[in-house]
Amino acid sequence: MSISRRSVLKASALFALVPLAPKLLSANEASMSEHADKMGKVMSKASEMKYVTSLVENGEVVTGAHWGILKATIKHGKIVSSNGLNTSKEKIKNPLQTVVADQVYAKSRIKHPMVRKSYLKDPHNSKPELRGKDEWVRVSYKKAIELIANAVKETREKKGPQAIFAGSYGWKSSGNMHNCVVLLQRYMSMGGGFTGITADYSTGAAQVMLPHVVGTLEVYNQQTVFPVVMENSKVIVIWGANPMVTLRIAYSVTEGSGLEFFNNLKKSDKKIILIDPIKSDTVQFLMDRKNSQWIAPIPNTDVAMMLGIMHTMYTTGKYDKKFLDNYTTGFDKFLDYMLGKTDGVVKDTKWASSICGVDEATMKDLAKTMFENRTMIMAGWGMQRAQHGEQPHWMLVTLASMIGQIGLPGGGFGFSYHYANGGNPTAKAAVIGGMNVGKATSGGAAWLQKASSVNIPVSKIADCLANPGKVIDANGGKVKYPDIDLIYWVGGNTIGHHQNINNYLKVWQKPSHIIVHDAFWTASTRHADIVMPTTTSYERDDISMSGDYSNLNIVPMKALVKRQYEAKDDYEIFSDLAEKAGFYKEYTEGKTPREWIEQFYNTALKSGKPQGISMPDFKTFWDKNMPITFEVPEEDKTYVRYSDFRDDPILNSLGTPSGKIEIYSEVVAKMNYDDCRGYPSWFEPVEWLGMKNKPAEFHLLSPHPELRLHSQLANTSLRDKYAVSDREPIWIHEEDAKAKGIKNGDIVRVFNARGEVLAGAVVGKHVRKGVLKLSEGAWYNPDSKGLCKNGCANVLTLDISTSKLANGNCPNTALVNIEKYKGKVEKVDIFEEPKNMRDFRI
Ligand code: PGD
Repeated sequence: MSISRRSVLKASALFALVPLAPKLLSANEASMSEHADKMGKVMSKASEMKYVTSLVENGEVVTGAHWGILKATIKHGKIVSSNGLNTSKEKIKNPLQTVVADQVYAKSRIKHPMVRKSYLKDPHNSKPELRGKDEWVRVSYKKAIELIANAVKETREKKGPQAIFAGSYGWKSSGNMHNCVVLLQRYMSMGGGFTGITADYSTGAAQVMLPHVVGTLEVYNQQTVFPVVMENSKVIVIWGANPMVTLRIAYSVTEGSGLEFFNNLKKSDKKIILIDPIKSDTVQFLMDRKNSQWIAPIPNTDVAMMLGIMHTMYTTGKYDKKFLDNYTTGFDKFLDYMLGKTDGVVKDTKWASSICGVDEATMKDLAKTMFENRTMIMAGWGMQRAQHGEQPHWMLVTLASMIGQIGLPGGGFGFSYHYANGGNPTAKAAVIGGMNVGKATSGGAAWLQKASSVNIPVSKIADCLANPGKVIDANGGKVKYPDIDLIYWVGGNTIGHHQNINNYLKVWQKPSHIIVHDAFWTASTRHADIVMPTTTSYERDDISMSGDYSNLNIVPMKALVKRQYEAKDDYEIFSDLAEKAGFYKEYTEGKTPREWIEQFYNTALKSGKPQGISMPDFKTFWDKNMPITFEVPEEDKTYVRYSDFRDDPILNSLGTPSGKIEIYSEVVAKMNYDDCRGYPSWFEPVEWLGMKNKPAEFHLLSPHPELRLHSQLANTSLRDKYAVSDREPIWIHEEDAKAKGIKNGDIVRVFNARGEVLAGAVVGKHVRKGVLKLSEGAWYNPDSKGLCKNGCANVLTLDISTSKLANGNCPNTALVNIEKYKGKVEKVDIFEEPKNMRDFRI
C-alpha cells in the first residue's frame, strides 16, 4: 500500500537511519561516568561511557516529553517545578506537564537490579507460578547482566530465536536516542532474531481495515488542516473522540496546537455534534456554549446508528450520487445490504434506534444536517477497540462518501484530529534521525530476515503464549504462533495494558524467563524474573521532533538531574549485553548517547541545507537549549486531505485495488470470514446491552485517562486530583447509582466472570444510563485473592479479536456488574516499593 508523504508511522524511527560506519570512542572522551555502578566496580565498556554531558545545578532547563516541550526549574541539583515552555495565561493548560519532579522522585522507583528469589536460586526451576508473589533479591548490575545474557543465549541456542518475544509494545518515553523498544530490538536482531509484533493497541482494527478501503492506514495521516476546517466547516461531528484529553500527549513531543484548535472551535459559531456514550471532558468543554449537541448511543452500536442515518439519506435522496459513482466502488452491493435485500432486514432509523438507543428523529435530523452543510466528521479510535472494530471507520468512510464532501475544504472525515495534533499544518522541516534496529552480525543475518517474518498480531500475546503452534487467520493470511520461552519487555506496561489480566497472568507463567526494564515498580516489573532499573527521560540527554505530523520543532531533551539510585539507560544495559554477546562495537558503533544525538541532529542539518533551511551547528543548538521552530509554508496551511484524488481520481488514484474508495472490497470478500463481510455492516457484539441473557448488567467503557498517559504518571500527585477513596474513579449514572444504593465517593466492587476490581464511585449524569466509565491505565494492584484494589479496567475486559481480519484488541466490549463494596478495604500499595525485598548483593 502506498503511504503518502504526510503519513506518519509510529515506528518510523525504527527505519529512520542506515547505520553509519563504526566510530570509536577516543580515550579522553570515554571518561568514567559519574554515575557508574555504585558497587564501585567497572563493569564493562559501556559503563565507561560518559552518559550525561553537563547538568545545571541551579537554573532552568528545557526538555521534552510526550506531554510537551517543558521547562524545569532546578535548585541545588533537584527539580523543584516544571511547566510547558511558553505557557501563557491564554493557553489551555496541560496539567501533565507539571509533575516531572514527582516522576523522578517517585516512591515507586526501582532502585537496583532485582531478581526473583526462586529464579536466582535456579533459573531452570524457578517456580514461575510465584511471579508477582516471590521475594525480590537485590543483585549487582554485573550479576544481572550475566543472568540476562545467559538466558538470552541459552534460549536462542536451545529453542531458536523465535522463542524470544521482544515485540515489547508500549509508549515508552519520547526521544530518538533512548527509544528503548528499538534499542531492545537492535540488541535482539544483531544477536540473531526474535519474535515481534504487527499493528498496535491504539488502532489495531482500523489500521488493518482502512488500507482495503482508502489505500492507506489513514489513522496516522495528516488531516485537512485546522485553518481550513476553521474557515470552511459549518458542522463538526466529533464521533467517539476525546481530544481535550488525548491531545495532551503525542507519540513524539506534543506541540500543543490541537488543544488550541478545539479551544478556538468552542469560540466559533459552528454547530458541534458530539457522539459518545460518555460525557467526556471534551463533551463537557464543548457543551458549554450555544449550538452544541451531545448524543449518547449505546456502546458498540455506532455502526447501526450510522446505517440509520445513511438509510435516511438514501430514502430522502439527500446523498451525493455523483460522488459515489465517480470516487467509490461497490455502493450497489452495500445498498442491497442496507435496504435488506441480502438479509431481509431494512436498516432504517426504526431498526437502528432499537439497537443504538438514539431516537429516530435525531438520526433523521443528523442526515439532513450533515448533507446540507459542509461537515467534517472527526472520529476517534475507541469505538474500533471493540469486537468488529473493523466496521465503524469503514462505515464512516461510506457515510462521508454519501455526503460527498471528501476532498473539499472542511468536508469529509478525519481519523486523527484527536491524536498528535493531526490537523496542524506541516512545517518545512529538516527531520532528525533516530536509533535503528541495525544490521545483524554474522550468523544473525539469516535470522534477522527470519525474525521479521515471526510476528504475531500485538493483541494475540496471551493466545500465543497459551497455544504455541496454533495457526490463526489474519488479514487474508495465516499466522503460526511460535513457542515463546523468554519475554523481554521494555517501554510498556503489559500487565495493565492487555485485556483479561487474570487469564494473561495464567499464561504468563509459561515462559522460563521474563525480563523487564522500567523506572518504576509497575505490575509488569513485579511479575518479571529479572528487573533492571532504568533512568527516566529526565535523567539522560536526548533529542526529538515535536509534532508527529507537523514536524514543527526540533527539541533538545536535556538531562535535568543525575541518575537516581542505580538506574541506567536502556542503551547502557543493551550495550553491556551486546558486549557479552560479542557485538558491542556493532551495537554502539563506538558512540556515546551524546554522539548519537549529534549524528541525529546532523542528519537534519545536512538534509535541510539543499532545501534552504538554515540551522545552527549542533553545539550552538545544544548549548542554547531551546527548540528550533520551522516555518510553515503558506501552501501547507491550505492542505485538504483527498483534494488531489477529488481533482483527478485517475491520476491521483488511491492505493486500493480499484484506485477508488472501496465500499465493497473484493479482497476482503474473498477472505470469506464470518466476522467481516466484503462491505461494512452491523454485527452484534458478544457482550452488549441489547443482547438476550446478558452475563452482566452494565457496559464498561475504559477510555484513555484524563490525567495520565495510559499508566504513566499514575504515580504522581496528579492522582490526588482524580482518585476517589484512593481508587480509580468509576463514573455511574445517578439513576443507576440510586438503584444500586451507591453514593458519590463510595468504594464499589465492579465484577464479572473474568475478575473483580474496586473503584471509587462518581455519581452524576456523565454517562448514558447502563454505562460505566473506568479509564484504562490504573496500575494493577491485586490482593491475595486477585481482586484489584486500585481499579485496573483490564481485569474485567475481554481478550478476543476484533475479527479474523485485523485481530485487534477489544477492551470496550465488556459487560460488568457493580455494587457497593462491603468487604474489608485494603490499602492501595502499588505506588510503593514491594515489601518483600532483600538486599543480597551477589
Ligand atoms: P504505558 O503506561 O505508556 O502503557 O500501554 P503501554 O504499555 O504503552 O507504559 C509505558 C511503560 O514504559 C511505563 O511503565 C513507563 O514507565 C515505561 N517507560 C517509559 N520510558 C521508558 C524507558 O525509557 N525505558 C524503559 N525501559 N521503560 C520506559 C498502552 C496501551 O494500552 C495502548 S497504546 C492502548 S491504545 C490500549 N488502550 C486501552 C484502552 O483504551 N482500554 C483498555 N482497557 N486497555 C487499553 N490498553 C492499551
